[in-house]
Amino acid sequence: QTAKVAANFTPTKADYQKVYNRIAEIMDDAGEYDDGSFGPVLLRLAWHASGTYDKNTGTGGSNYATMRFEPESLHGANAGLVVARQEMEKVKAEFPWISYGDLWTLGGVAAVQEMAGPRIPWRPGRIDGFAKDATPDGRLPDASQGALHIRDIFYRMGFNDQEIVALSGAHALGRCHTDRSGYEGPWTFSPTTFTNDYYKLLFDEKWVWKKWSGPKQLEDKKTKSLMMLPTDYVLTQDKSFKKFAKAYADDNELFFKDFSAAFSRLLELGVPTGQFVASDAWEMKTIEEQSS
Ligand code: CCH
Repeated sequence: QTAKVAANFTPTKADYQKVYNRIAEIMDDAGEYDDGSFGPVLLRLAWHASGTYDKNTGTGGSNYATMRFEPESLHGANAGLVVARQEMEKVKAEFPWISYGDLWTLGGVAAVQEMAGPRIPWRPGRIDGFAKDATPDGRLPDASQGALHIRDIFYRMGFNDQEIVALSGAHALGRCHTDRSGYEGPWTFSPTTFTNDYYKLLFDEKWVWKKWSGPKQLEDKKTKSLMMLPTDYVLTQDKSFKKFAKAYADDNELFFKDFSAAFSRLLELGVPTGQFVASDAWEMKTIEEQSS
């Protein structure tokens, strides 16, 4: 873990683009894993590394990448993220100069952009912290709860209702795993393509409680192949959340714009401004853009 980094090496934007490109490659090299991509789980790692932020104490967030340490790595909410952290170790071995916080958040950026989502402005500057910087359990949302809990958790990070709903649209991607969260199944029919389908499906499908021995979750009545968590369904039940969810269901461009802004901000939570290398966040290029 103690790779040697040349003391006089100052990485440029081009160096970070190389890291991005390598992440994009590894993401696709997933074989039979899930839907053939590590993208969704890398995105979840970036989110859980950042979403521990508490604006009142200034603790948590992406700065120190404390999920490397126990007990944070073992917190229930982080079950399964070891897969993502291991993939990222491959990148770290090739680019030992990057901090874990920068690496993991750049992973979230690459995941969204390579899965056809919006550009996510990003900049480096996070530093590796220590086990003592880790946050207590319970800072990430509990899927079995309601609107009050979601607001408690996201307001603590400094987000408002609109941003909560925009960020939740990430559930267009990936799936739940019984051996991780206990829940099962994907939210959309295209779990490796970033779309506003999550909102559309929330309103267009009839959602009923799944009859099974697992935790309370909803399934679409028609195909029984999709799922919603209680916290997802709340976005259609709470008046304020519903207004934004409806707007994103009707307008993909608006969703992309608002997701980009909120996610970019999420990835910077807990990082002192002075630590950032650039005053304005960068837009990293997609693989497709670089090949044309
Ligand atoms: Fe999430 N999420 N999330 N989520 N999440 C799960 C999976 C993903 C909640 C609960 C769960 C966000 C908000 C919330 C992703 C991104 C985001 C799972 C299944 C649960 C449970 C885990 C498993 O079993 O593997 C709750 C509750 C909230 C808010 O209230 C936000 C915000 C984001 C990102 C911006 C992604 C991506 C996944 C899929 C992971 C995978 O492995 O496929």
